Amino acid sequence: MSFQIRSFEAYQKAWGKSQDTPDEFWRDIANTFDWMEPFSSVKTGNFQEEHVRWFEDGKVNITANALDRHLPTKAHETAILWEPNDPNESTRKLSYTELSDQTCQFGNALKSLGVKKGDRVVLYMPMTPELAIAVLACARIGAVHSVVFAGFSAQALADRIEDAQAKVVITADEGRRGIKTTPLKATVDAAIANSTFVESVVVQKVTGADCQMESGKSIYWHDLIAGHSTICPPEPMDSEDLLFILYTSGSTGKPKGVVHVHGGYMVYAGYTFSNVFQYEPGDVYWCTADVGWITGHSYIIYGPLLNGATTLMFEGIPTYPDPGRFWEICAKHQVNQFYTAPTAIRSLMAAGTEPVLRHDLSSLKVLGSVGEPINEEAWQWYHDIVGQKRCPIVDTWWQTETGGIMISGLGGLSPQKPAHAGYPIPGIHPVLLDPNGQEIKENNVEGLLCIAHPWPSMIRTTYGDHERCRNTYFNPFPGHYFTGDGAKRDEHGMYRIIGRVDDVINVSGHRFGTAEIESAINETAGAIESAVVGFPHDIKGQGIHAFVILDAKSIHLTVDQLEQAAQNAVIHSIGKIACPDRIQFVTSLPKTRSGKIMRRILRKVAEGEFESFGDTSTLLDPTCVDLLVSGAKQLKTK
Ligand code: 7RM
Repeated sequence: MSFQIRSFEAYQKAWGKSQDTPDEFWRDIANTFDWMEPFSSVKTGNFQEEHVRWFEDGKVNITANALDRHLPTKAHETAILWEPNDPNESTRKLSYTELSDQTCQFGNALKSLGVKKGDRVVLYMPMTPELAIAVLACARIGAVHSVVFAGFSAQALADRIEDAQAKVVITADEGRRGIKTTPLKATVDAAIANSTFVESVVVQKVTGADCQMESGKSIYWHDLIAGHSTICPPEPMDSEDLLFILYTSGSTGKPKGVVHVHGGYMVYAGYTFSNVFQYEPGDVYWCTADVGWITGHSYIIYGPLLNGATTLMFEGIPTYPDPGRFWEICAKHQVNQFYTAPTAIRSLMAAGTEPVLRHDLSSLKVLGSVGEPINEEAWQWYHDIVGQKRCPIVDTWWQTETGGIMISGLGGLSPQKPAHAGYPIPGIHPVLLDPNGQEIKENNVEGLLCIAHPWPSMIRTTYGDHERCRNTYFNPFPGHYFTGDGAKRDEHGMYRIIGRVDDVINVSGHRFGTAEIESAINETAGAIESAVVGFPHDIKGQGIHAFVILDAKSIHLTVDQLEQAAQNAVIHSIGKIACPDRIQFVTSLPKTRSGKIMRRILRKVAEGEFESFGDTSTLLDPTCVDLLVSGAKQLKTK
C-alpha cells in the first residue's frame, strides 16, 4: 500500500503532517481506497458538536475494498487460511476469488430472507470461515452486523438481539473449543423464545449434532445458499452508513452498542493494519482473538483483507491438544506476524519454554500484544523465547470505541520499551488530563488518557441512545474523547497505559462493568446487595472478587451452595467468562453516610492489602472494615 511507513523518521513526518494538515493527511490516505462516489469533505464537526462525520457524501462499500479491489491481482492468493480446533482435521484455504464468491452468494441468500440495507443481523458463531463470510455478506448488502461472542449466555445474547432489533440470527449447531462443545443453536432458541424481531435463524453445520429446526424459521446454511448466484454487487453506502454494532461493557448499566460506519472505519482499519504490523505481500498474518471482540473485527477480518493479506483464523484454544498449539500453528503455516493477548502469553509462559522451543519459529517477524497492559515479565518472555530476541513487539493500545489501534509501535521501526504501548499512530493526538480537565504537560505523571482530535474510526454513537455516547465519552472533558484509561508519558513521549480508572474490570482482555456483574449476582435467591471489584490475577490480569450481603432466610444453606448459586446467576445472565473468582459473604459493605460504597476499601481487601486503608472517617460504620478483612483472610481462593 502506498501509505505504508518504512522508517521511524517517516513515521515522525507522517505524525507531524497529520497534526499540521489533518484533512490533507486523511484525504490522501482515503483516496487510496475505491470510492463509488468521491467525498466532498474530509471531516465535518468536532467533539463538541453532536456528530463528527468523515468523508461526507462519499459512497463506498468496505467489501468492494476488501475483496473486489484485489481480484485483478490476487484472485488465487489465499485470503483466509483456517486452522481447525482438531489438528488432525484439514486446514481450509479460501482464495480472494473464493471468499468473494462465497460472500456474494451468502449476501444473496440473506436478501432472500428479506434482509435489506440497514437491517440488523446478529452473528453468534464459532471461529469458522463462515463467520467471516457472514460478516462480509452483511456489509456487502448494507445490513448491519452485530457479532456476539459465542461464550455469552442466552440472556446476554437476548439482550443484544433485542437492543439491536435483529431480524436474522446466524449461528451454528455447535461450537468446538478444545475438548468442549457448546450448543449454540439451542442457546439461540432460548434467547429468541420471546423475541418479536427475529424472523429467521441460519444454522451452519459444524459438528452435525441434532438441532431443533422449526420450519419456517430455522434453515441450515448449506440449504439456504443452494441455487444463489455468486454475483452480488456491493451496495453503495454513504460513508457514514452503519457497518456494525458491537456491544461492550462500560462502568454503568447494560452493555452499549458501539456503532462503526463504512467509510472512516475502513480507512483507519486498513491504514493501521499495514503500518503497525508492517505487513508485506506474501506474508501470513495471524491474530488469535475471537471475531466476537473488536480485535477480531479490525485485525482478523477487515484490516488484513483491506490490504490483500493472508489472514489466519483459528477455531480452537491455545492449550489444545497441548500448550504448544500456537507455536505448532506458527511453524506449520510459516506465520510472519503473530498478534495475541497478554493473558495468553502468561498462561503459555506457565507451561515452560519446551512447547515453544520444539517448534521452528524462524518465520516470525513481528509480535503483537493487545487487550490489557502487558507486564514486563510476560513482555520479556514473549520477546526472548517466542521472538528469539529477534522480533519487535508492538504493544497496541486501543478500544472497541476507537475502532483501530491508537497507540503502538510500528513493527521494527519504533523504539520499544517493555510495558509501554509507545507512540501514537499518525492522526492520533493523545493528551493526559487531571481530574479537573487541565492538561498535564509534565512527564512521568499519571493522568486521564484523552484524545484531542477526531479520527476516522471513532465511535459514532451508542446504538439507540446517542445521549449515552455523549455522556460517556465526550461530555466528561469537553473538546476531548475520554478513554476511561489512566496513562503516563515518559521523557521520550512514550505512553504507558496503566489501566481503567472507572468501574470496568478487564478479565483476560475482556471488559466487564462491575454494575453488570453486581446486577447478575443480585438475581441470586437470598442476595440483598453486592459489590464487585477487580484484583490482580497472575494469568487473567484481573480477577473478580464479589462481596455479597445475604438475607437472614439464606442461613440454612451452606457457603458452597450459596457460592454456587451466585456463580450460576452470573453464568446465566452474562456467561462463564464473567464468573467471579471469589465470593465473600459479608454482613455489610463499607458505605459513606451518603450511601456510596467506598470501592477503594474493597479493592484493597481484594488485593490482600489489609492495612493502611487511608481516611475511613466518612464511613457510616468504620468497624465494617475489620469484618471485611477477617472474612477475606478466611476466604478460600480458587
Ligand atoms: C482492543 C481492546 C479496551 C480496554 C482499554 C484498556 C485495555 C487494550 C491495551 C490495553 C494496556 C494495551 N478493546 N487495553 N489494549 N491496556 N495496553 N495494549 O481490547 O474495548 O475490549 O478493551 O482494554 O483498558 O480501555 S476493548
